[in-house]
Amino acid sequence: MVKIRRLESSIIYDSRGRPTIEVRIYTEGGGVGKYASPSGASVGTLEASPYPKGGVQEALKIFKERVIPKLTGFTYSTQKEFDEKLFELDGSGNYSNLGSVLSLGLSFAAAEAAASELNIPMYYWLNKDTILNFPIPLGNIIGGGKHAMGRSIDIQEVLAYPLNASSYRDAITALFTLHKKVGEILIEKDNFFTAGRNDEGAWVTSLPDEDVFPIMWEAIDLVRRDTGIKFGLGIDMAASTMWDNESKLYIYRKNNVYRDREEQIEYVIELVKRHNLTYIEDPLHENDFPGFSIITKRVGKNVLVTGDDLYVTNTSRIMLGLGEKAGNAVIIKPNQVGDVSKAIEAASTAKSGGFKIVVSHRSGETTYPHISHLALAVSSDLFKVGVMYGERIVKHNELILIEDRVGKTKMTRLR
Ligand code: 2PG
Ligand code: MG
Repeated sequence: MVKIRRLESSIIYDSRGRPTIEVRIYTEGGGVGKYASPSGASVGTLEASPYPKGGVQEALKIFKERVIPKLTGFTYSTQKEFDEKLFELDGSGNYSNLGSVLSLGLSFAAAEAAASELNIPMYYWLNKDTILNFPIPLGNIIGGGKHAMGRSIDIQEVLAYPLNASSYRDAITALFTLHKKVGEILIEKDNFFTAGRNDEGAWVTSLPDEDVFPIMWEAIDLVRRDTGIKFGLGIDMAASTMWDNESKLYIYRKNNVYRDREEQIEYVIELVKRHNLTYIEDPLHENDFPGFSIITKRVGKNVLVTGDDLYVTNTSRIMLGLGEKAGNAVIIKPNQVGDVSKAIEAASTAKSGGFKIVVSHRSGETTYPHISHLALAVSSDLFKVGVMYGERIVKHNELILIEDRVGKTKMTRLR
């Protein structure tokens, strides 16, 4: 049983310089926890809204006037107990009164505070049956779309993941090497390459979308020759950001191409076949469950078809998707749903229905490693947190430190 002694909050900033709120929780037994929520650029319309009406200042006011009096002295013995209290305190049914920045800040801070008082790892506090299966890092290598202000490819992310690394350290170092190699090849092949990187540290290129895949495979082959590590290749199309609801077309702004739904489905399947992709995230917009089912039926045997904006880490939507076989994998972003227990519930629902799970960062991140513990607690198959730079590397380093501490690694195998 953990008892809250004191709560504090401050406005700090995420990796894009946007305000967020750091929440700090201190317990009677000497536990301390703190967290600040990240924010997305390609945001699903059904995500929990980050702030109450009135924005960040209003959230601070609510914290002072409602949260501190209600939670000071509150005792909890599980994360679920804390999150249920939080949900009740919010009272809206979707965290629109507190806003997800505040609610997730409180939820993760409470998790860390409890773990620190009890002197146990946070993953163990979140799930005492954690089996310490390390996830496969899924790294954004070449980036475009909204994360590159429309100045790179139209596809938001070109992603790679190591398939046969025997430790998390080997897996992530192989991704570092791949990221560097791709940069070197871009220097040769893209005359306008400035070595610029986008919001998540992925390379920005002036080449057309389809030219990047042969470059990725060239780099993958070189890294495999040096390290023995093989990679899968994939994309996050973030198709909701391309979808124009009026014309009912997907707009590829840089390439100046318009595709209707059927053309989009064919194009994605063509990309998979032409470039040997084994991971496609959000190939269609956030409400096209039947379209996801079609794509899954056609390529889902060998390809992870992942819903992000489609599922928004929402258990009811995941249950709907499981029934319709709309994809075979789901992104888990705790700030889409507002507390850690809801993210865990979404992940276990997806997993028990046979979907793979991908715990994920946001493009505007903060320098906290809490989602690394969530990834372990839910035995995430993949872990999507970018490849490097401060706010991403802290999440990889957390897993490496845990791996070193436990001594022996069991890496997830996808098939
Ligand atoms: C995504 C994420 C993370 P954002 O679409 O998967 O890469 O981007 O946080 O901008 O939604
Ligand atoms: Mg996505």
